[in-house]
Amino acid sequence: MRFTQLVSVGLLAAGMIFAQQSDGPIAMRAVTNDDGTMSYDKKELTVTAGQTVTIVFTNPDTAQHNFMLAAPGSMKIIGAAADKMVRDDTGEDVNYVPKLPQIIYVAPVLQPKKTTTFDFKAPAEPGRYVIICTFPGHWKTMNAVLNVVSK
Ligand SMILES: [Cu+2]
Repeated sequence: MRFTQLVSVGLLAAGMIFAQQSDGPIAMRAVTNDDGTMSYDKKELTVTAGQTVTIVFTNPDTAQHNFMLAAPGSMKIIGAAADKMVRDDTGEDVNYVPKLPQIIYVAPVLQPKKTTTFDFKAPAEPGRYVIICTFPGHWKTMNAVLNVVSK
């Protein structure tokens, strides 16, 4: 019995590791934290270079969110540009998506109380890419890493 349990746990752990890098859809959701900040429920997604990544995103909030994929190390550049759009009042019409060469992919706006499915091709170059939401005040806590590993 004990051995069987161990095997089950082992298989479960292997399954979880496999699931993180599978070609299947990845479930993500928006979270409002106790202190009022926003975040994604996952801090890191691991995918294979060049694979199609499908995200099934649930937004239980009353706020809109976005999901941008950007070059490694670009979080602060994008955040600063998003903050500027809020100050200039130029962001709303473009859903707070700045025009920057570091941005690789922008998902459709994640509307309140909706689940949105979207997909994109993982970059061909392995690295730790930035996932970020640039709606006003979100980016500092609503960010994650797309860890792209080689095939
Ligand atoms: Cu957000």
